[in-house]
Amino acid sequence: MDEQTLSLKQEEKVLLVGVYGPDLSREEAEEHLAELERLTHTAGGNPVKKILQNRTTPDREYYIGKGKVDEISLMITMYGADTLIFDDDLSPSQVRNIQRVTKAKVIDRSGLILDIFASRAKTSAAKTQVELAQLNYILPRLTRAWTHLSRQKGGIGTKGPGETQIETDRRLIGKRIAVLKEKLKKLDQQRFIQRKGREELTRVALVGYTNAGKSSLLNALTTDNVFAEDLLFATLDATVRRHQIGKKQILVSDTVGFIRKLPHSLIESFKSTLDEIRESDILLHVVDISSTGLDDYIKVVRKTLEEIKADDKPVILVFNKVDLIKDPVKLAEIKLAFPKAIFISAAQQIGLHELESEILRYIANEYESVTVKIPVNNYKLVSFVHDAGTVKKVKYQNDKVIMQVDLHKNDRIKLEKYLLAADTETSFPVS
Ligand SMILES: Nc1nc2c(ncn2[C@@H]2O[C@H](COP(=O)(O)OP(=O)(O)OP(=O)(O)O)[C@@H](O)[C@H]2O)c(=O)[nH]1
Ligand SMILES: [Mg+2]
Repeated sequence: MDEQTLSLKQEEKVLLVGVYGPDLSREEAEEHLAELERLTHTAGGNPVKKILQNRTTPDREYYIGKGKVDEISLMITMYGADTLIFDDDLSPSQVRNIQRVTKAKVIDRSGLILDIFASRAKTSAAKTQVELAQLNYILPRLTRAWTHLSRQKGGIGTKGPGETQIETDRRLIGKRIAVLKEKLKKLDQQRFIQRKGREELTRVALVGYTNAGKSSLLNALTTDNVFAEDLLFATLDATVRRHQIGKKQILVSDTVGFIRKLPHSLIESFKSTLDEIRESDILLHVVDISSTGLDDYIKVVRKTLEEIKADDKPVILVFNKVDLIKDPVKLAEIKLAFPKAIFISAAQQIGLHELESEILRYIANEYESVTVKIPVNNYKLVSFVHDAGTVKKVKYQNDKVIMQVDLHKNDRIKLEKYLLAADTETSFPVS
């Protein structure tokens, strides 16, 4: 690399690398790389080239094949790039091997997301949680090669503790982790005291993929001014606002968005922020209706809710940004596929009253989260459940389908009758 390339500090030139294969189609991998591109921009990098490789299984030493690594080395020179970002997580030794051959800085998906979190964290709670996640991520990767490269180059992947802690050894990092955990414990206690004052109000939490419009919805509902931006991970803290619907006062909370392959160290250290979701009574799952591959986005959020143990809450599915859907047929198709969802535009203030009425119906306990077990071949019943309720989880067991679903109590009574008439083997609810 020449002098000129090295001086490009702000807009670090980056090559993005992804893999497709038996579990991921090329189109899906392309979409994932497009997301990685946005993440890289968010982190301040300048993605100059996307590289995809078809592989059945990842290479143990290099993740991608050695031949591909050599090819990438040439591209690095060609594009004057100094960084490689992978769409997956790499083992510490894979990072070392690729770095040795390419002489470039190598960042994996978790490293990139952690870096963005580090630059977004503003409050003491968010900063502490991100630092803890970063240290847990760095610890197994702390080798001479890694510290040497990071110290020399700076830029993406080296923010936060990367700069201050990199010279310290594992033992010091261990100590710092203990200090951060203690700090979080204290913050948790403060939160507990704050919460006591608002215990009797119903708590509604906004959840969803990053950039779906959660903060915009909070602003639209409460005429508030929470930071909403066309950025990934614009929000990292939990914001709680009172909101009046008719005579009913509720609390609405907005918090960190989800993303596919959210680093586990982040989920663990963001416990206090995610508690806001776990302790709420109702979830509004906000989905950006204009995104391609809606089902995938919905699945990622449901899986993350499962992971943080918040999947037992009643969920109102809210499709946001309807103003962006110009084709009425497409909108009708989505409405048909999600008959219980609410369609809104936070930006244009469309559908907000309907959403509020639905929230009131949930508060009045008109909906219950139940699990039903139905023979797969009883199409009529299966489609009744899909039409009447919001199905949150589907599992197959022999010739039965087990569905976790939010049902209106009238529909629950109906279903109970149908089930009794249909099949003695059918159980409802399933214990
Ligand atoms: N066209 C349109 N854009 C919207 C709408 N709602 C939100 N947006 C835009 O979508 C982007 C993301 O909105 P946010 O409210 O920041 O999204 P978020 O879910 O809070 O995102 P994170 O905090 O990053 O997880 C912003 O640029 C908003 O202006 C809408 O109804 N229509
Ligand atoms: Mg937000």
